[in-house]
This record gives sequence, structure tokens and C-alpha cells, in this order.
Amino acid sequence: SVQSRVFGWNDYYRLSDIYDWMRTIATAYEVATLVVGGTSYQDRPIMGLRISYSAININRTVFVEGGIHAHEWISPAVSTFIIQQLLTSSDPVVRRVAQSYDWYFFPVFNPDGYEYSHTTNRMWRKTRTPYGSCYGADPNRNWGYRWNTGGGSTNPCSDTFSGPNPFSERSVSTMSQFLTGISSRLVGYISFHSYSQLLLYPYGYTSANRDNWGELLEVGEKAATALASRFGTRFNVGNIGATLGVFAGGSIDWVKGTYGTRVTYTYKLRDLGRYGFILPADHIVPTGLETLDSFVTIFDEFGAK
Ligand code: ING
Ligand code: ZN
Repeated sequence: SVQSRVFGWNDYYRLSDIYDWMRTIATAYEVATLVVGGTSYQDRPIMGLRISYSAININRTVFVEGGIHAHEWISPAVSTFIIQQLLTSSDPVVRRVAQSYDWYFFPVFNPDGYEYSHTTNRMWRKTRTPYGSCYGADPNRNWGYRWNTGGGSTNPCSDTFSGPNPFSERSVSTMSQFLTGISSRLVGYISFHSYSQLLLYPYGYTSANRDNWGELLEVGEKAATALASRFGTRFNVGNIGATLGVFAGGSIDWVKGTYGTRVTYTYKLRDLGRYGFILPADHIVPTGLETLDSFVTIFDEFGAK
């Protein structure tokens, strides 16, 4: 048999490499547990890692979503990078944050699309559910909060097809059930996208500022400052609808709108468009490091509030 490559952050990896690494982590670290949160249309498991330094559920759970859009490869890579750092870093802030919350990381939310982007079409974004002669719905337009009220398409051939119904995508419906199961303990939801260097807070369905947007902006600005302090990478902070235009049916809107989760951000990671979605692999480590700086700032700030 072929020797498999050693997993790391100098390259992008196939789904099976990522899942093998997650199994290895769950075996090697007592605080890490492998969980299957849901399944995809093509019957792939949506695998996650739960990280908890506490013997009990500490009622402060954070969910991290990576790879909901298949071609945004930096998103799963940064998700696994942060897992690794929470488990191994000796930085006192990282250690404090790691131990102050229970974590669920799902680095590849859209496994069918991710594999298709590796095997067939590097720019594939959606799921792979067949709809007539076209394939896939946008899993970030398919959630059932103000579904299909803007920024999505009703055309199954479009890259932003909202799906025929809310939660039509098996990955979205099964993961929404998983989230409902942990919702009473859920205090944070982070989704990683690329690209544009933005740190965004809800909502996508409206450009109006809602709920606790004031503290999300204030902490978001601190996080962006922390991010820039590493390599000078500049992120703008704002609400999704006002910054990008109105987009309904995103995961972050559903979580915030349904459960009122306090700490809710969507990152759009590097870069500003030079490479766009095809970010070279030598950006993974620096993107991971600067993102970690902002990530721990967010959860340290909210931990103290
Ligand atoms: N952009 C996001 C998208 O889903 C977004 C923007 C974020 C919309 C959160 C709604 C909610 O289109 C990219 N590039 O993925
Ligand atoms: Zn995206």
C-alpha cells in the first residue's frame, strides 16, 4: 500500500487525510473526542472533534464551522491549525482560552463538495445534491431563518442556489439537528470562509444592526488589531448585510436568530484577491497564526465580560 503523507500545514489535504488526522488526535489526546455530527448527500460522515479540559459540560460551548464552501480550502486548513494550537500551545492566553470553553470543531462541513473540488472542479462551492441537470445547493443559503429572502438564487444551476426548501441539504439538516442538541450550552459560533479579510457579525438577511452588535463590533475591532499585530494583515469588521450586501439563509443567521448565541462571527480569511480562493499553501501557517491571535482575543474578551 501507498505510504500516506504526514499531516501538517504546509499543504492542503484530502478529506481522508483530514479525517485520519482527526482520529489520530482523538486517540492521542484524552481531552479530544471524535464525533460524527451529521452526514452528507453522498453518505460521507461530517466529522468533528470535541475538545474539553473539563470532566463535565461547562455550559460554555463554542462551535467552529470550517469548509461549508468547498473551494475555500484555507478554511479547513485554519480549522485544523487552531485545533492543533489549542491542544499543544504553551502560550498562556491560548491555554487559558482552550480550557475555559468546550469546543466542537467541524473542519469540513461540506465533505462532498470538498472532495469534488479536489477531484474535478477546483472552484466547486456547493453541495452535490442533484437538482435536474444541475448539482448542489449553497449550504450557506439553505438554513431556515428568513430563508430565501435575499442574496440567494432559485436556479439550481446557480452557485448561490438556496435549495428547493430550507434544510433541503442533508449536511445542513443533520448538522442543524446536532446544533439544536447542544444549543442550551452554546455561547459561540464561528464560521470560516475566504476570501476578503473581513470579520463579520450577524445578520446577513438585513443590513440593520441587531441584537448585541455593539459588543460584537467592539470585540471584533480588538480581534482585528490582534490579527494585524502578527504580520500586518488588515481585516475590516462589520455586519454581514451592510458589508457584503444582504444574504439570507446563512448558518450564522440561523444560530443567532434561533438560539440567540452571543459570540457569532464569520471570518473571510486571506487574501484580498491576488490569489483569491486559490491561496498558495505557504499561506496556511501565517494565516493560521494571525487567525489564532484574533480567535483567542475574541474568546478571552468575552470570557471576561
Ligand atoms: N461569502 C459568504 C457567502 O456565503 C456570507 C458571505 C457570510 C453570507 C455569512 C451570509 C452569511 O456568500 C463567501 N465568500 O462565502
Ligand atoms: Zn464561503
